[in-house]
Amino acid sequence: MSEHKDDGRMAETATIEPSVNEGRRRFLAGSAALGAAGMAGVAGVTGTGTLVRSQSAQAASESGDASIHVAPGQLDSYYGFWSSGQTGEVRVFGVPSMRELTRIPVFNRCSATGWGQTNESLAVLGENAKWQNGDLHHIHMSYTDGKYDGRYLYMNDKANTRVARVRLDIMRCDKMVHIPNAHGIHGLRVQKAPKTGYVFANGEMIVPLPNDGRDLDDPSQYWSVFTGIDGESMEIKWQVWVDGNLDNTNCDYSGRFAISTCYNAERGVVLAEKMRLERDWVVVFDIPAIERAVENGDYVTFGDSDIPVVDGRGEDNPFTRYIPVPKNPHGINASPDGNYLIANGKLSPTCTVIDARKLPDLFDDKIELRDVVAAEPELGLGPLHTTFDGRGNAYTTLFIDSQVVKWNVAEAIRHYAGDDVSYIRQKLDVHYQPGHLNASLAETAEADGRWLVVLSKFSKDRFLPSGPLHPENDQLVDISGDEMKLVHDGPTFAEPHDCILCRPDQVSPAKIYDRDDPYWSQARQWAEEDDITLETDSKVVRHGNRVRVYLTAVAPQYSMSEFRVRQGDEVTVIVTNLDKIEDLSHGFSIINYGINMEVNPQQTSSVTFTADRAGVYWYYCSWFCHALHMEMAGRMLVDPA
Ligand code: RUQ
Ligand code: CUA
Ligand code: CA
Repeated sequence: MSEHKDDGRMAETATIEPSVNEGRRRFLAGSAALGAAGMAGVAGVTGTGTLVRSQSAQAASESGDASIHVAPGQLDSYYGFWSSGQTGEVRVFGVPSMRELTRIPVFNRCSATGWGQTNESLAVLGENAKWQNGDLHHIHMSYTDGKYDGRYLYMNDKANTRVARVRLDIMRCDKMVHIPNAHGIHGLRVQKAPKTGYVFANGEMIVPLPNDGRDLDDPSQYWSVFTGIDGESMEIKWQVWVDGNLDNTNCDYSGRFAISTCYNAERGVVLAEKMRLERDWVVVFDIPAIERAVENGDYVTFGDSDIPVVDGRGEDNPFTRYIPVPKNPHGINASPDGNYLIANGKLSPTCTVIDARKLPDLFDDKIELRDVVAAEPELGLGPLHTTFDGRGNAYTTLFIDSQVVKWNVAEAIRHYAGDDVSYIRQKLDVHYQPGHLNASLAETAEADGRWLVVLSKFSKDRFLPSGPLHPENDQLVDISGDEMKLVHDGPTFAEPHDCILCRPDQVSPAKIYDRDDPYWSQARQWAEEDDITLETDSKVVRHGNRVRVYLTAVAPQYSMSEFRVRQGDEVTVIVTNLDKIEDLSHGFSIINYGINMEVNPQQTSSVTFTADRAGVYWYYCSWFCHALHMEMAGRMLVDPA
């Protein structure tokens, strides 16, 4: 039996004939029958591994599906914005080709662009520059009326408790805030309507408030907070002090409510404690009630922080309602029709469907907590996240089963009400252990049910071996028809956690920089002080032992082929790229000084360092710009002190 033939057969079994509840078993049976590949049974939550190499794009196109093949020179029909977990950056993909288009450094330090080293990035980072790592889990776009408006992306850092914003015109981070009182920001969502006002951020871990050394050994005094940030100014507006902890968050389409899952109602500090109770909860926040309290001065502050914190603990407050759900829920997703908020069970094989339209009555105490539950469909093992196709179907990842289950929301509700209907449509094997999944535009009122991206945490044997650290596997599924079809495997480096997909017409990236861009306002100010025009002047300006070096770049030359400073000077090099041609980026790197930055068309970039060693140091252009790119260099001459 040729391996090639086997592959085709496996792909067919996995993707073309997945049957309800049986998809995986057939997959395993096929694998066992083939013998050669064998099976790797892995105990515990990593589930069962099968040694099957399946490249199913071919199978899909043979079956006549819409092609995922985007020919050379052709453009993709969707943008994908990917998080990257512990890498700390944003990645931009084209879908359906799954080609990586670019990366946007945010919480990481970037060698290519100089992010974390240039003065412009340091101005954005501020105090945050002291951290070189980040853990970017969740990424969401700004909205107007429940639809993506292409202005900004917002994202969280679990590792150092931050929230950042990326400008989508230049695809660079322009704001970053560290969140006081919280300890690790996990869930993050953006207010959907009427227009992005708040960015909501969950504090995940529980700590003493303030966390200044008090109550170290008294976990009964550990807490977490929910934070509202103004998406325009990126100012932290308020926080809500909550019971339990906060995992993922979301908000409704009316703009009034936000909602978070809590897996640690126990407020335990070790694993066994966090799983003790049969039920945890989702906590709903009434945003206008919180705003009123802040306005009326009905809040506390902690430690050095002056952020108003309203007390949303307990059952008797106007700000929160704690709805009991099966233990340790995880993702929380809003259906594109605006009607439902779905909490994913994780340790329970169910999802809890909450009717968002009943939340006003809940806050008016007209109904009981569990009265807002519209359904609790049983889906499979380890439900983590859910997405939607805009046709009434939901798609949930089953981490332990390594499957995506497609189910019908209306029928799950009828079933919960007692009707004998089956709401499960299909179970599709994915490879392996999926976390987030996202369908095209599914986080908006325009969900179009075209593509589904499944971010699988394990790839096992699906790619050539890459050492003990395997790639993850971002899989693409065609959901345009009645059946889900797996059409692409995409290996990725650590660790795409979440993604969103939007249409290209929803984003308008700049082709070159605008000379008026506020990004280099600091350099503009220096130029003003020094009576320099950035676009025309090249000069070394000395202020005592501080030296500013103004350079321009036009391929393949810098305006000065040398500049001279003294050992011990603090040197700032300011480079303006005068090329107006799209795609003509330069760089500026100084050998043995650890310096490199991007200077894109019409951009000004600057970097400051101490010339601590005398000698000749070549600077050169690090982005290939011209046939004479290698020659685009000059000398920094450092006179001995
Ligand atoms: S979480 S794999 Cu950090 Cu979004 Cu669920
Ligand atoms: Cu300029 Cu290479
Ligand atoms: Ca729990």
